[in-house]
Amino acid sequence: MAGDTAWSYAELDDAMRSWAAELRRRGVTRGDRVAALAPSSPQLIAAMLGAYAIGAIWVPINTRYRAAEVGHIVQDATPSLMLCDPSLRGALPEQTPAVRDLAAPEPGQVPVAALHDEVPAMLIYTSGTTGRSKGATLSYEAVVGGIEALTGLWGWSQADVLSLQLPLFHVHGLCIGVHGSLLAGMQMRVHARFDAGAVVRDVRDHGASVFMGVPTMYTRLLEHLEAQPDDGAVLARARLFTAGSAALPAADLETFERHTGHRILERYGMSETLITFSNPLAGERRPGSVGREVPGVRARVVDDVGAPIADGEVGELQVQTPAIMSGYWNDPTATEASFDGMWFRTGDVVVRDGDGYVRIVGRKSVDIIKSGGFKISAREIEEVLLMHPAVAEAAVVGLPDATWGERIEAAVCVREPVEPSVLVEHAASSLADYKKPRVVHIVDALPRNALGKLQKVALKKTLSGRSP
Ligand code: MLC
Ligand code: AMP
Repeated sequence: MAGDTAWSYAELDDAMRSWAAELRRRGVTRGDRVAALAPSSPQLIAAMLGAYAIGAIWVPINTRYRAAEVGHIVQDATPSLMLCDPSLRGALPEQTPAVRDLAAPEPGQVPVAALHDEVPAMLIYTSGTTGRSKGATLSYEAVVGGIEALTGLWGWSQADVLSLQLPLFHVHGLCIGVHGSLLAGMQMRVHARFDAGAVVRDVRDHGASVFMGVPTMYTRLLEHLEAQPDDGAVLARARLFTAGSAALPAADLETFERHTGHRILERYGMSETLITFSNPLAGERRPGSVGREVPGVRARVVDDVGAPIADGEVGELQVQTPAIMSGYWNDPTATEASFDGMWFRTGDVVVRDGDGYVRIVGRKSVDIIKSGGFKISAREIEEVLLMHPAVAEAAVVGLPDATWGERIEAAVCVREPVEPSVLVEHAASSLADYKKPRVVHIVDALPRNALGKLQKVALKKTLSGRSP
């Protein structure tokens, strides 16, 4: 690992044991939740392993969250301890359990628990169609099985060095990145934030062979390569570039290949299922497609009534995978609604080509937005806008955006005159920065059908053709 410090696996093991002892001293026991609000670092990884070592459940929290969003997780997961970076203490809600800085603990030793599935490994909070995020509960079996199947497919080995610039509170950075590297026994260079120049430096100066990113990171890398075309030859020395968490524009794949000679390997997944589809390491990496099932995964495409449909037809993707979540924490109703028998309803709308390659073409719900790889609930933003006294009605949508994939815009009907910028600031004051509407349109009426139901697809169309 890297950053300001370089840790060997033996040092990581020592740090894990010290964290395990420290968590014990703080009264954390098997099955308790330990939440973490801290930027990516080796220390954060050691603390997570320490929690595993005593059978505690790891609950990583988005470092962009504000107090209300953190408060929801604290209420739902009821952690007995919160590990927090001092710089993020301002985001802690009033009702927070015991807090400890994420600073190195005293050396210590406790017996390391056998990891098995009586206790889950982690809760990954992810947005849904309702306003509140839900904790996808992942077992060790799910994480280890799902990630080994994937990294096996990608040929990860001890010889690889991962440039890890994704946050460690979502499955992309945490499960594939950290757990994938640990399981393969490889080196990871852990960065607190993404920086295109740092990807180049990791490859040039530190032998990084693998980079994984959300599509927005590739947009940024392409901007960097436009300005510094010689760096294309540096990136060419790496072995593998993968993308996921949102659709990678085919044009970006092609431009990146022109600069570096690398064809980005796109794959698809979810917090609830880990990675279920991937283009191959050897073989055709098809632009605009997420490839075929990862080994162990079964998939079908169904119509509106849940009946399987033929290749070439558009429908919802449903999957079965050994890496499936055990359920949403504390929410059996939502868990049940997310399954159709044994099949997990992804909510993603896809087409399967005759040769098994799948293309993601949309999403069943217009209330879910993906921006820069973060999943966002339109409802959550609408609820915040409606709390402003001038707002009578609010509708939030994601519009196509070259950098972010989707850009958040809102349309509101007002009771009294108000500047759109005031409403943007109102939303920004209680939501994570990336949930802030980039534009608020003040409209006379929202489009509704004869029954009064909001027509968001029509609204998206209208707003796409409109300037603020
Ligand atoms: C940052 N900003 C965003 C944003 N991230 N706006 C919209 N969407 C986002 N995702 C805005 C900030 O609000 C700020 O705006 C401005 O960008 C600069 O902020 P920053 O903090 O400097 O941004 P940066 O660090 O460059 O962040 C961009 C990013 C980040 C792409 C690195 O969004 C990111 O880490 N994304 C990864 C998300 C991820 O890991 N998803 C995996 C989910 S798992 P302003 O106006 O305030 O200046 C999953 C399953 C699977 O999906 O298959 O993998
Ligand atoms: P999350 O809940 O943050 O794990 O987000 C999962 C969602 O990200 C999926 O349901 C998809 O909508 C989206 N997603 C992940 N990978 C891809 C991809 N390669 N292409 C398009 N969408 C993707």
